[in-house]
Amino acid sequence: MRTQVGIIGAGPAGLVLSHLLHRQGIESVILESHSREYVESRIRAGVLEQGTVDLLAEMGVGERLKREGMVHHGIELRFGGQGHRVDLTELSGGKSITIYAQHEVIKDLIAARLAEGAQIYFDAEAASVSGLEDQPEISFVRQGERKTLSCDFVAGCDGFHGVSRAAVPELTVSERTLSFGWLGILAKVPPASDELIYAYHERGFALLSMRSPEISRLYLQVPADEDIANWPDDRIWQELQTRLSTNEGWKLTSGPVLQKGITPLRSFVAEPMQHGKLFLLGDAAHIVPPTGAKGLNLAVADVRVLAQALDDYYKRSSDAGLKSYSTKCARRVWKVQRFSWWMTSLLHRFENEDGFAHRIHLAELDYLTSSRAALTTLAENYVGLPFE
Ligand code: RFL
Ligand code: PHB
Repeated sequence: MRTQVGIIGAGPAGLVLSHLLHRQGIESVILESHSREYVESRIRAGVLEQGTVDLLAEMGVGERLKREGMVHHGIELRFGGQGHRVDLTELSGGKSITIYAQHEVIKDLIAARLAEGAQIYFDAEAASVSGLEDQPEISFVRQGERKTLSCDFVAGCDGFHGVSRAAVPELTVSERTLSFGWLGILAKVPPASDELIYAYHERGFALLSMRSPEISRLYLQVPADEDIANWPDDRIWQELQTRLSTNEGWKLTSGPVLQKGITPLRSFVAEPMQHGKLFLLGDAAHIVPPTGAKGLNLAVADVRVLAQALDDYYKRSSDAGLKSYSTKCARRVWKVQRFSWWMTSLLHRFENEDGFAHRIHLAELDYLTSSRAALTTLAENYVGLPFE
């Protein structure tokens, strides 16, 4: 097997890259370790930045997203028993976010690529990459058989637990592991608010989000090593109600829980994001805590940079873009790390925090919600920083 760009992983990064390359007349093959059904039903992100939505529409995969996605112009910050609306659109000069589940994006991308005759191999697990200085090869296993894909370049889009990052020698890892995680539920109940609510409470963070007018998505900060068995549905709803409550007696509507799980939170950056003819994209190179809703969007931002660099290489014989790939991506990666870290620190209770720390959280939120300058900073990051 041979192709121009061998892509490991059919997550948002791998699939968007394959689309952009196809539009540029560059051939690719995707190897994905899981089945199509699995990747199309894996519940993850829900918030798309304006720039991500625009790119998907430009690529011709925005039709269902336009129809079913929920465009939001604001979010609410809730603390001290009061809600404060942040008018994202007004503060960002007209931008918005769209709520559309990550697995729906994946379904749309896979359907569109297969309709164009793309080669996506599911149940094909990459075991290793080699020849990165000269003639790259990806060794993978499919239906019990070991095979090799030869390519000009390898795109490591295989997420945090993939194999490609290990192929970069002299990797510098910068990371923070957090002592808490998010307990997330998907519930069959109309969202109790039209917009997302990020709540800071003495007992910890809570988030009300949604997937559709009928399905709510809610999160609670819990200790990182928490056992989900300690959280029967009733306890989850009660805790959400407590953390989201207001002085006016706001009521959360509960309903059947369709799915629940605990995700650990971490901040992680591996650099350089390239070695020879291997490039790392998305979660393979970096993880942000989910408070800023940035993971998927940041993965797509890396893809833009690599697709442009590969276009310059094939059409204009220039490798300048490929050489500066990691440096170029790192600027946005670190700005987004900063924002995600700030949102996380602002809204969560950290270990050993005392009464002083609690008052600092409240004062920072009070300052933020009463300063147009501070709110503008939040809004421009939340809707997505501009591209160079
Ligand atoms: P992905 O989505 O992890 O895709 C990687 C793909 O590679 C496959 N793979 C392999 N394939 C072949 N051979 C191997 N050896 C392989 N090893 C792995 C995997 O099966 C998979 O299909 O990475 P990508 O494309 O970089 O995309 C990143 C995003 O998925 C991720 O940043 C977000 O989902 C993060 N995230 C969120 N981001 C947001 O923007 N907003 C959110 O609200 C949000 N919520 C979340 C999240 C991530 C979560 N988890 C569990 C990681 C909620 C959760 C629970
Ligand atoms: C989600 O809907 O899953 C979601 C929304 C906002 C976040 C994180 C996750 O910050």
